[in-house]
Amino acid sequence: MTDPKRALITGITGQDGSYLTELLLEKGYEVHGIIRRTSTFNTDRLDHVYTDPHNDEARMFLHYGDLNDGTMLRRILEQVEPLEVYNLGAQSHVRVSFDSPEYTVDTVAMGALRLLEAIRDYQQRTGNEVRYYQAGSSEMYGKVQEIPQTETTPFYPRSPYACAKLYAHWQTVNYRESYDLFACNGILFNHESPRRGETFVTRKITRAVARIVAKQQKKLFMGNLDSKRDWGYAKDYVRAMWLMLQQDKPDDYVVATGETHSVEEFLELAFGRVNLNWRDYVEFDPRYLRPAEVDLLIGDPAKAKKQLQWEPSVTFQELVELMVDADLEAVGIVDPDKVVHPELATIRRTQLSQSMA
Ligand code: NDP
Ligand code: GDR
Repeated sequence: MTDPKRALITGITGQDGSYLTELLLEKGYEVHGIIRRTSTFNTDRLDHVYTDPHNDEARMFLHYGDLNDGTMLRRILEQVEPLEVYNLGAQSHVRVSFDSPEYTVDTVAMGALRLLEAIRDYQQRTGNEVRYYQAGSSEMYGKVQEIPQTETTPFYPRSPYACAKLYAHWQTVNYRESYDLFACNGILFNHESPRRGETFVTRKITRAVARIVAKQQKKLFMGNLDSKRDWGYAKDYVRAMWLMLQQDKPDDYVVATGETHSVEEFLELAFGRVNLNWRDYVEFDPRYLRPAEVDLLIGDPAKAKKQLQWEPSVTFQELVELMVDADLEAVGIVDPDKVVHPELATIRRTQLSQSMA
Protein backbone atom coordinates (compact mmCIF):
# COMPACT_ATOMS: atom_id res chain seq x y z
CA MET A 1 0.00 0.00 0.00
CA THR A 2 1.25 3.53 -0.82
CA ASP A 3 1.42 6.21 1.87
CA PRO A 4 -1.64 8.47 2.01
CA LYS A 5 -1.22 12.08 0.89
CA ARG A 6 -0.50 14.30 3.88
CA ALA A 7 -1.97 17.78 4.29
CA LEU A 8 -1.20 20.38 6.95
CA ILE A 9 -3.87 22.95 7.86
CA THR A 10 -3.46 26.10 9.94
CA GLY A 11 -6.80 27.31 11.34
CA ILE A 12 -8.13 23.75 11.40
CA THR A 13 -10.47 24.54 14.32
CA GLY A 14 -12.24 27.29 12.33
CA GLN A 15 -15.26 27.08 10.05
CA ASP A 16 -13.28 26.38 6.87
CA GLY A 17 -10.68 24.22 8.59
CA SER A 18 -13.34 21.80 9.74
CA TYR A 19 -15.01 21.50 6.32
CA LEU A 20 -11.65 21.16 4.57
CA THR A 21 -10.66 18.41 7.00
CA GLU A 22 -13.84 16.49 6.18
CA LEU A 23 -13.20 16.87 2.46
CA LEU A 24 -9.57 15.74 2.66
CA LEU A 25 -10.40 12.76 4.89
CA GLU A 26 -13.08 11.73 2.37
CA LYS A 27 -10.39 11.89 -0.34
CA GLY A 28 -8.12 9.57 1.64
CA TYR A 29 -5.65 12.14 2.96
CA GLU A 30 -3.93 12.04 6.33
CA VAL A 31 -4.77 15.43 7.83
CA HIS A 32 -2.57 17.32 10.27
CA GLY A 33 -3.79 20.49 11.90
CA ILE A 34 -2.20 23.21 13.98
CA ILE A 35 -4.19 24.21 17.04
CA ARG A 36 -3.58 26.85 19.69
CA ARG A 37 -3.32 25.84 23.30
CA THR A 38 -6.38 27.18 25.12
CA SER A 39 -7.64 26.68 28.67
CA THR A 40 -10.86 25.11 27.39
CA PHE A 41 -11.37 22.78 24.42
CA ASN A 42 -11.54 24.61 21.08
CA THR A 43 -12.11 21.62 18.80
CA ASP A 44 -15.95 21.54 18.78
CA ARG A 45 -16.10 21.77 15.00
CA LEU A 46 -13.78 18.76 14.64
CA ASP A 47 -14.99 16.42 17.36
CA HIS A 48 -17.13 14.38 14.96
CA VAL A 49 -14.11 13.46 12.79
CA TYR A 50 -11.62 12.98 15.63
CA THR A 51 -10.21 9.54 16.40
CA ASP A 52 -7.84 8.94 19.31
CA PRO A 53 -4.30 8.99 17.81
CA HIS A 54 -3.53 5.73 19.68
CA ASN A 55 -6.04 4.05 17.38
CA ASP A 56 -4.48 2.58 14.21
CA GLU A 57 -7.42 3.94 12.21
CA ALA A 58 -6.64 7.58 13.12
CA ARG A 59 -6.08 9.78 10.08
CA MET A 60 -6.36 13.23 11.66
CA PHE A 61 -3.66 14.55 13.98
CA LEU A 62 -3.46 17.82 15.89
CA HIS A 63 -0.26 19.69 16.78
CA TYR A 64 0.09 22.63 19.14
CA GLY A 65 1.42 25.68 17.33
CA ASP A 66 0.74 29.29 16.44
CA LEU A 67 1.25 31.44 13.35
CA ASN A 68 3.04 33.90 15.65
CA ASP A 69 5.69 31.28 16.46
CA GLY A 70 7.96 30.51 13.51
CA THR A 71 10.01 27.88 15.35
CA MET A 72 6.94 25.79 16.01
CA LEU A 73 5.82 26.11 12.38
CA ARG A 74 9.19 24.84 11.15
CA ARG A 75 9.22 21.96 13.62
CA ILE A 76 5.72 20.83 12.64
CA LEU A 77 6.54 21.05 8.94
CA GLU A 78 9.62 18.85 9.43
CA GLN A 79 7.61 16.33 11.46
CA VAL A 80 4.60 16.13 9.17
CA GLU A 81 6.35 16.33 5.77
CA PRO A 82 3.15 17.47 4.05
CA LEU A 83 2.47 17.49 0.34
CA GLU A 84 -0.08 20.30 0.70
CA VAL A 85 -0.26 23.18 3.21
CA TYR A 86 -3.47 25.20 3.63
CA ASN A 87 -2.92 28.47 5.49
CA LEU A 88 -6.37 29.24 6.92
CA GLY A 89 -5.32 30.53 10.36
CA ALA A 90 -6.20 34.17 11.05
CA GLN A 91 -7.67 36.71 13.40
CA SER A 92 -10.43 36.84 10.82
CA HIS A 93 -12.87 39.41 12.25
CA VAL A 94 -12.70 42.70 10.33
CA ARG A 95 -14.25 44.85 13.11
CA VAL A 96 -11.91 43.32 15.72
CA SER A 97 -8.90 44.07 13.51
CA PHE A 98 -9.52 47.81 14.10
CA ASP A 99 -9.28 47.20 17.86
CA SER A 100 -6.32 44.86 17.61
CA PRO A 101 -4.35 45.80 14.50
CA GLU A 102 -0.89 44.69 15.64
CA TYR A 103 -2.00 41.22 16.64
CA THR A 104 -4.08 40.85 13.47
CA VAL A 105 -1.18 41.88 11.23
CA ASP A 106 1.29 39.68 13.09
CA THR A 107 -0.94 36.62 12.66
CA VAL A 108 -2.30 37.25 9.19
CA ALA A 109 0.60 38.95 7.40
CA MET A 110 3.70 37.84 9.31
CA GLY A 111 2.13 34.43 9.98
CA ALA A 112 1.88 33.77 6.25
CA LEU A 113 5.45 34.96 5.74
CA ARG A 114 6.74 32.69 8.52
CA LEU A 115 5.00 29.73 6.94
CA LEU A 116 6.26 30.56 3.44
CA GLU A 117 9.82 30.88 4.73
CA ALA A 118 9.55 27.56 6.55
CA ILE A 119 8.23 25.87 3.39
CA ARG A 120 10.92 27.43 1.21
CA ASP A 121 13.70 26.10 3.46
CA TYR A 122 12.08 22.69 3.87
CA GLN A 123 11.58 22.31 0.12
CA GLN A 124 15.14 23.43 -0.65
CA ARG A 125 16.67 21.09 1.94
CA THR A 126 14.63 17.96 1.17
CA GLY A 127 13.77 18.45 -2.49
CA ASN A 128 10.15 17.55 -1.62
CA GLU A 129 7.60 19.77 -3.37
CA VAL A 130 5.07 21.40 -1.05
CA ARG A 131 1.91 22.97 -2.47
CA TYR A 132 0.69 26.05 -0.58
CA TYR A 133 -2.79 27.58 -0.37
CA GLN A 134 -3.19 31.13 0.98
CA ALA A 135 -6.64 32.08 2.30
CA GLY A 136 -7.07 35.44 0.62
CA SER A 137 -10.17 37.57 0.97
CA SER A 138 -12.54 39.77 -1.02
CA GLU A 139 -11.93 42.34 1.75
CA MET A 140 -8.74 43.14 -0.17
CA TYR A 141 -10.92 44.87 -2.81
CA GLY A 142 -12.32 47.19 -0.12
CA LYS A 143 -13.41 50.48 -1.65
CA VAL A 144 -15.20 49.75 -4.92
CA GLN A 145 -12.93 50.04 -7.97
CA GLU A 146 -14.78 47.76 -10.37
CA ILE A 147 -17.96 45.65 -10.47
CA PRO A 148 -17.93 42.67 -10.44
CA GLN A 149 -14.52 42.03 -8.91
CA THR A 150 -12.13 39.71 -10.76
CA GLU A 151 -8.54 38.50 -10.37
CA THR A 152 -7.36 41.70 -12.12
CA THR A 153 -9.46 44.26 -10.19
CA PRO A 154 -7.19 46.69 -8.29
CA PHE A 155 -7.09 46.19 -4.52
CA TYR A 156 -8.00 48.96 -2.05
CA PRO A 157 -8.01 47.45 1.48
CA ARG A 158 -10.01 49.29 4.16
CA SER A 159 -9.09 47.60 7.46
CA PRO A 160 -6.00 46.31 9.26
CA TYR A 161 -7.27 42.81 8.45
CA ALA A 162 -7.56 43.56 4.73
CA CYS A 163 -4.12 45.24 4.63
CA ALA A 164 -2.62 42.17 6.29
CA LYS A 165 -4.34 39.81 3.83
CA LEU A 166 -3.04 41.91 0.96
CA TYR A 167 0.52 41.57 2.29
CA ALA A 168 0.07 37.79 2.51
CA HIS A 169 -1.39 37.76 -1.01
CA TRP A 170 1.61 39.52 -2.55
CA GLN A 171 4.13 37.47 -0.57
CA THR A 172 2.46 34.35 -1.94
CA VAL A 173 2.84 35.69 -5.49
CA ASN A 174 6.40 36.71 -4.66
CA TYR A 175 7.39 33.26 -3.34
CA ARG A 176 5.84 31.63 -6.38
CA GLU A 177 7.86 33.84 -8.72
CA SER A 178 11.11 33.98 -6.70
CA TYR A 179 11.45 30.38 -5.51
CA ASP A 180 9.26 28.47 -7.94
CA LEU A 181 6.96 27.49 -5.07
CA PHE A 182 3.60 25.94 -6.01
CA ALA A 183 1.68 28.68 -4.18
CA CYS A 184 -1.93 29.73 -4.87
CA ASN A 185 -4.06 32.60 -3.62
CA GLY A 186 -7.76 31.95 -3.25
CA ILE A 187 -9.60 35.28 -3.22
CA LEU A 188 -12.67 34.02 -1.44
CA PHE A 189 -15.80 36.09 -0.99
CA ASN A 190 -17.86 35.69 2.21
CA HIS A 191 -18.87 32.11 2.86
CA GLU A 192 -21.08 30.94 5.66
CA SER A 193 -22.57 27.83 7.25
CA PRO A 194 -24.05 26.59 10.52
CA ARG A 195 -20.41 26.44 11.71
CA ARG A 196 -19.81 30.15 11.07
CA GLY A 197 -18.44 32.03 14.10
CA GLU A 198 -21.28 33.55 16.13
CA THR A 199 -20.06 37.16 15.79
CA PHE A 200 -20.11 37.33 11.97
CA VAL A 201 -23.26 39.01 10.72
CA THR A 202 -25.00 36.00 9.11
CA ARG A 203 -24.62 33.67 12.07
CA LYS A 204 -25.36 36.48 14.52
CA ILE A 205 -28.70 36.92 12.75
CA THR A 206 -29.65 33.24 12.35
CA ARG A 207 -28.70 32.48 15.96
CA ALA A 208 -30.75 35.44 17.17
CA VAL A 209 -33.77 34.31 15.12
CA ALA A 210 -33.67 30.90 16.82
CA ARG A 211 -33.13 32.35 20.29
CA ILE A 212 -35.97 34.83 19.79
CA VAL A 213 -38.30 31.99 18.79
CA ALA A 214 -37.11 30.01 21.84
CA LYS A 215 -37.70 33.11 24.04
CA GLN A 216 -34.02 33.22 25.06
CA GLN A 217 -33.46 36.68 23.54
CA LYS A 218 -35.69 39.70 22.92
CA LYS A 219 -33.69 42.09 20.71
CA LEU A 220 -30.90 41.98 18.17
CA PHE A 221 -28.43 44.88 18.10
CA MET A 222 -26.82 45.51 14.71
CA GLY A 223 -24.60 47.96 12.82
CA ASN A 224 -24.74 48.93 9.14
CA LEU A 225 -27.57 47.13 7.33
CA ASP A 226 -26.85 48.64 3.91
CA SER A 227 -23.59 46.90 3.08
CA LYS A 228 -23.78 44.25 0.39
CA ARG A 229 -21.93 40.97 0.27
CA ASP A 230 -21.54 38.03 -2.10
CA TRP A 231 -22.44 35.21 0.30
CA GLY A 232 -21.82 31.54 -0.51
CA TYR A 233 -21.76 28.22 1.31
CA ALA A 234 -18.49 27.32 3.09
CA LYS A 235 -18.54 23.66 2.08
CA ASP A 236 -18.49 24.65 -1.60
CA TYR A 237 -15.61 27.04 -1.01
CA VAL A 238 -13.22 24.54 0.62
CA ARG A 239 -13.67 22.37 -2.49
CA ALA A 240 -12.27 25.26 -4.53
CA MET A 241 -9.22 25.47 -2.23
CA TRP A 242 -8.43 21.81 -2.82
CA LEU A 243 -9.00 22.10 -6.58
CA MET A 244 -6.46 24.94 -6.82
CA LEU A 245 -3.74 22.68 -5.45
CA GLN A 246 -4.59 19.87 -7.91
CA GLN A 247 -3.87 21.94 -11.06
CA ASP A 248 -0.75 21.63 -13.23
CA LYS A 249 0.27 25.22 -12.47
CA PRO A 250 -0.17 27.46 -9.42
CA ASP A 251 -2.47 30.46 -9.92
CA ASP A 252 -4.85 32.86 -8.15
CA TYR A 253 -8.63 32.52 -8.29
CA VAL A 254 -11.73 34.46 -7.27
CA VAL A 255 -14.27 32.19 -5.57
CA ALA A 256 -17.74 33.74 -5.35
CA THR A 257 -21.37 33.23 -6.35
CA GLY A 258 -21.68 36.29 -8.61
CA GLU A 259 -24.67 37.60 -6.64
CA THR A 260 -24.80 40.31 -4.01
CA HIS A 261 -27.30 40.93 -1.21
CA SER A 262 -27.58 43.50 1.58
CA VAL A 263 -27.50 42.72 5.29
CA GLU A 264 -31.12 43.91 5.33
CA GLU A 265 -32.09 41.27 2.75
CA PHE A 266 -30.45 38.64 4.94
CA LEU A 267 -32.51 39.85 7.91
CA GLU A 268 -35.68 39.79 5.82
CA LEU A 269 -35.20 36.17 4.76
CA ALA A 270 -33.94 34.88 8.12
CA PHE A 271 -36.80 36.34 10.18
CA GLY A 272 -39.21 35.49 7.35
CA ARG A 273 -38.26 31.82 7.70
CA VAL A 274 -40.07 31.80 11.07
CA ASN A 275 -42.79 34.27 10.01
CA LEU A 276 -41.40 37.19 12.01
CA ASN A 277 -40.76 40.76 10.88
CA TRP A 278 -37.15 41.76 11.60
CA ARG A 279 -38.17 45.39 12.17
CA ASP A 280 -39.89 44.32 15.40
CA TYR A 281 -36.64 42.99 16.87
CA VAL A 282 -33.60 44.75 15.39
CA GLU A 283 -32.08 47.83 17.02
CA PHE A 284 -29.11 49.91 15.96
CA ASP A 285 -25.93 49.96 18.04
CA PRO A 286 -23.06 52.15 16.73
CA ARG A 287 -20.51 49.85 18.36
CA TYR A 288 -20.94 47.48 15.39
CA LEU A 289 -19.99 50.14 12.84
CA ARG A 290 -16.46 50.08 11.41
CA PRO A 291 -14.19 53.15 11.08
CA ALA A 292 -14.14 52.37 7.34
CA GLU A 293 -16.75 50.17 5.68
CA VAL A 294 -16.66 47.98 2.59
CA ASP A 295 -19.94 48.85 0.89
CA LEU A 296 -20.27 46.41 -1.95
CA LEU A 297 -18.70 43.09 -2.85
CA ILE A 298 -19.65 40.98 -5.82
CA GLY A 299 -17.25 38.49 -7.34
CA ASP A 300 -16.93 37.10 -10.84
CA PRO A 301 -16.03 33.40 -10.49
CA ALA A 302 -15.61 32.85 -14.27
CA LYS A 303 -11.96 31.79 -14.03
CA ALA A 304 -12.63 29.26 -11.25
CA LYS A 305 -15.58 27.91 -13.24
CA LYS A 306 -13.53 27.52 -16.40
CA GLN A 307 -10.23 26.29 -15.01
CA LEU A 308 -11.27 24.45 -11.86
CA GLN A 309 -14.74 23.38 -13.04
CA TRP A 310 -15.94 24.84 -9.76
CA GLU A 311 -19.58 25.91 -9.21
CA PRO A 312 -21.45 27.00 -6.10
CA SER A 313 -24.23 24.53 -5.23
CA VAL A 314 -26.32 26.49 -2.71
CA THR A 315 -28.37 29.61 -3.45
CA PHE A 316 -28.60 32.64 -1.17
CA GLN A 317 -32.08 31.69 0.02
CA GLU A 318 -31.05 28.08 0.68
CA LEU A 319 -28.03 29.31 2.64
CA VAL A 320 -30.16 31.51 4.89
CA GLU A 321 -32.64 28.69 5.42
CA LEU A 322 -30.11 26.02 6.24
CA MET A 323 -28.44 28.33 8.76
CA VAL A 324 -31.72 29.31 10.44
CA ASP A 325 -32.83 25.66 10.54
CA ALA A 326 -29.56 24.54 12.12
CA ASP A 327 -29.81 27.25 14.79
CA LEU A 328 -33.44 26.32 15.47
CA GLU A 329 -32.30 22.74 15.96
CA ALA A 330 -29.57 23.93 18.34
CA VAL A 331 -32.20 25.50 20.63
CA GLY A 332 -34.27 22.32 20.49
CA ILE A 333 -36.81 23.30 17.83
CA VAL A 334 -36.80 20.48 15.31
CA ASP A 335 -39.30 20.21 12.56
CA PRO A 336 -40.58 16.62 12.95
CA ASP A 337 -41.07 16.38 9.18
CA LYS A 338 -37.34 16.65 8.66
CA VAL A 339 -35.73 13.25 8.95
CA VAL A 340 -32.18 14.37 8.12
CA HIS A 341 -30.06 17.25 9.34
CA PRO A 342 -31.37 20.45 7.70
CA GLU A 343 -27.94 21.22 6.25
CA LEU A 344 -28.11 17.96 4.31
CA ALA A 345 -31.76 18.31 3.46
CA THR A 346 -31.17 21.66 1.79
CA ILE A 347 -28.22 20.42 -0.22
CA ARG A 348 -30.17 17.41 -1.36
CA ARG A 349 -32.99 19.72 -2.44
CA THR A 350 -30.46 21.77 -4.43
CA GLN A 351 -28.96 18.73 -6.08
CA LEU A 352 -32.41 17.44 -6.87
CA SER A 353 -33.54 20.73 -8.39
CA GLN A 354 -30.31 20.90 -10.43
CA SER A 355 -30.82 17.42 -11.76
CA MET A 356 -34.44 18.28 -12.66
CA ALA A 357 -33.44 21.49 -14.49
P1 NDP B 1 -12.40 31.35 11.53
O1 NDP B 1 -12.30 32.65 12.25
O2 NDP B 1 -13.59 30.49 11.71
O3 NDP B 1 -11.12 30.46 11.91
C1 NDP B 1 -9.85 31.02 12.07
C2 NDP B 1 -8.89 29.94 12.49
O4 NDP B 1 -7.59 30.53 12.68
C3 NDP B 1 -9.25 29.26 13.81
O5 NDP B 1 -8.89 27.89 13.71
C4 NDP B 1 -8.34 29.96 14.80
O6 NDP B 1 -8.04 29.19 15.94
C5 NDP B 1 -7.09 30.12 13.93
N1 NDP B 1 -6.15 31.12 14.45
C6 NDP B 1 -6.42 32.37 14.92
N2 NDP B 1 -5.29 32.97 15.32
C7 NDP B 1 -4.29 32.09 15.10
C8 NDP B 1 -2.90 32.10 15.34
N3 NDP B 1 -2.28 33.16 15.88
N4 NDP B 1 -2.17 31.00 15.01
C9 NDP B 1 -2.77 29.91 14.46
N5 NDP B 1 -4.08 29.84 14.23
C10 NDP B 1 -4.83 30.91 14.55
O7 NDP B 1 -12.17 31.67 9.98
P2 NDP B 1 -12.82 30.96 8.69
O8 NDP B 1 -12.73 29.50 8.85
O9 NDP B 1 -14.10 31.62 8.38
O10 NDP B 1 -11.81 31.45 7.56
C11 NDP B 1 -10.63 30.70 7.24
C12 NDP B 1 -9.61 31.63 6.59
O11 NDP B 1 -10.15 32.17 5.40
C13 NDP B 1 -9.19 32.82 7.44
O12 NDP B 1 -7.84 33.09 7.14
C14 NDP B 1 -10.06 33.95 6.94
O13 NDP B 1 -9.43 35.19 7.17
C15 NDP B 1 -10.14 33.60 5.47
N6 NDP B 1 -11.33 34.03 4.77
C16 NDP B 1 -12.56 33.71 5.26
C17 NDP B 1 -13.70 34.03 4.57
C18 NDP B 1 -15.06 33.70 5.07
O14 NDP B 1 -16.04 34.26 4.55
N7 NDP B 1 -15.20 32.78 6.01
C19 NDP B 1 -13.61 34.73 3.25
C20 NDP B 1 -12.25 34.99 2.82
C21 NDP B 1 -11.16 34.64 3.56
P3 NDP B 1 -8.97 29.23 17.29
O15 NDP B 1 -10.10 28.27 17.02
O16 NDP B 1 -8.03 28.79 18.33
O17 NDP B 1 -9.45 30.65 17.44
P1 GDR C 1 -17.00 40.73 6.80
O1 GDR C 1 -18.09 39.89 7.59
O2 GDR C 1 -16.58 41.96 7.50
O3 GDR C 1 -17.56 40.90 5.40
O4 GDR C 1 -15.76 39.72 6.81
P2 GDR C 1 -19.12 40.28 8.77
O5 GDR C 1 -20.12 39.19 8.76
O6 GDR C 1 -18.42 40.57 10.04
O7 GDR C 1 -19.76 41.66 8.24
C1 GDR C 1 -20.50 41.73 7.03
C2 GDR C 1 -21.18 43.09 6.96
O8 GDR C 1 -22.22 43.16 7.94
C3 GDR C 1 -22.18 44.43 8.57
N1 GDR C 1 -22.79 44.37 9.90
C4 GDR C 1 -22.34 43.64 10.94
N2 GDR C 1 -21.29 42.79 11.04
C5 GDR C 1 -21.11 42.14 12.23
N3 GDR C 1 -20.10 41.28 12.35
N4 GDR C 1 -21.94 42.38 13.31
C6 GDR C 1 -22.99 43.24 13.25
O9 GDR C 1 -23.72 43.42 14.21
C7 GDR C 1 -23.21 43.88 12.00
N5 GDR C 1 -24.16 44.75 11.57
C8 GDR C 1 -23.90 45.04 10.30
C9 GDR C 1 -20.70 44.77 8.59
O10 GDR C 1 -20.49 46.17 8.81
C10 GDR C 1 -20.27 44.28 7.21
O11 GDR C 1 -20.51 45.28 6.26
C11 GDR C 1 -15.92 38.34 6.61
C12 GDR C 1 -14.85 37.61 7.42
O12 GDR C 1 -15.09 36.22 7.38
C13 GDR C 1 -13.46 37.88 6.85
O13 GDR C 1 -12.51 37.07 7.51
C14 GDR C 1 -13.48 37.54 5.36
O14 GDR C 1 -12.22 37.80 4.81
C15 GDR C 1 -14.58 38.34 4.65
O15 GDR C 1 -15.82 38.01 5.24
C16 GDR C 1 -14.64 38.00 3.16
